[in-house]
Amino acid sequence: MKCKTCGGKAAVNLKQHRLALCKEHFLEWMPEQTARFIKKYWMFGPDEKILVAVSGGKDSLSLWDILWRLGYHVDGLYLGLGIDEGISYSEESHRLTEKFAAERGLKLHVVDVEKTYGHSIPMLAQKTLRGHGKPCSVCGLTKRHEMNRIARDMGYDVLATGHNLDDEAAVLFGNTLTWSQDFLLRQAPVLPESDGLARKVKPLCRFYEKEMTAYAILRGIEYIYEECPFATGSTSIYYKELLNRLENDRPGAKMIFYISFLEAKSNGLFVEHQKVKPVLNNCPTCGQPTSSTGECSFCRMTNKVSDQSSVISLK
Ligand code: Q46
Ligand code: ZN
Ligand code: ZN
Repeated sequence: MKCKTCGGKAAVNLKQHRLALCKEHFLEWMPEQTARFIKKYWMFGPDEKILVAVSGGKDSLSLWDILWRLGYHVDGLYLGLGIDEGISYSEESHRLTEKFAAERGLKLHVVDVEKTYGHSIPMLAQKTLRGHGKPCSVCGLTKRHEMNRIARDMGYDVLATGHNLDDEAAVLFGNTLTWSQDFLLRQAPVLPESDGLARKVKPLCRFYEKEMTAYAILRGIEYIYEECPFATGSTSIYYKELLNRLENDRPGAKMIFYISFLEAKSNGLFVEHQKVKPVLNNCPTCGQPTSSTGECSFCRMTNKVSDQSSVISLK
């Protein structure tokens, strides 16, 4: 198979685009396409300050690499979750992220959840969920809170995450199964800035996971191969497997599912619903927006945990 651009030996065959490219032209094509999506969805302009949330995985590191190559002012944020069950997941992902930033001379902010709040994610989950269920809800809440806090406090214009098409299609599939209007409404390549919430963008939302893997490998990015140990058996992985089966039988199905949703939304789907905006208040403790009239859910969680820690067990 030959590269469509130069006729040389193809390294990647992008079936859904009917496009084969050599290594050099694939590594050019990915940033070009990213730049196209940034423009198409009005994600950010050339002078804006971007904070990219990096986990040490292929998607977020590749996103950082691409935005840097496109000439944006882009710094990284790594959240140390303290997930070191069985494998040293957090330790290794932190090491690879630091290495990536040092090799390119990029600025990386590191927030260690345990050092900042006294408890790692597994510990917070243990105390709040009391052994019921995975720590993912606690983890998601903490990540959203911390990403917004750093973006806001450090004066970034926009927060970028490395969600790819497979991630977005799986979320869309889950929300469609239950017709969760609020979630469907909020699923978009760009969430505009609002009352204390940073603008959030997903520049990789139209790239298949396979394309992201190919980019990271061909670009020589060293990333963590292991998934978080708590991801095993998750609903999102199950949805991804179902969608992969569909994609196998009907190449391009995942892309059509996601793009048609975005088009339907921009053509007015949920338009009545959009008129009703939730009322947000400021959390009296951290100042971040919350739909509650008191503290936000993150502060309620950390308070609950520190209250428990100050109680002496008499067992
Ligand atoms: S939420 Fe759950 Fe992930 Fe947090 S605990 Fe691991 S799997 S890292 S995207
Ligand atoms: Zn070529
Ligand atoms: Zn708060």
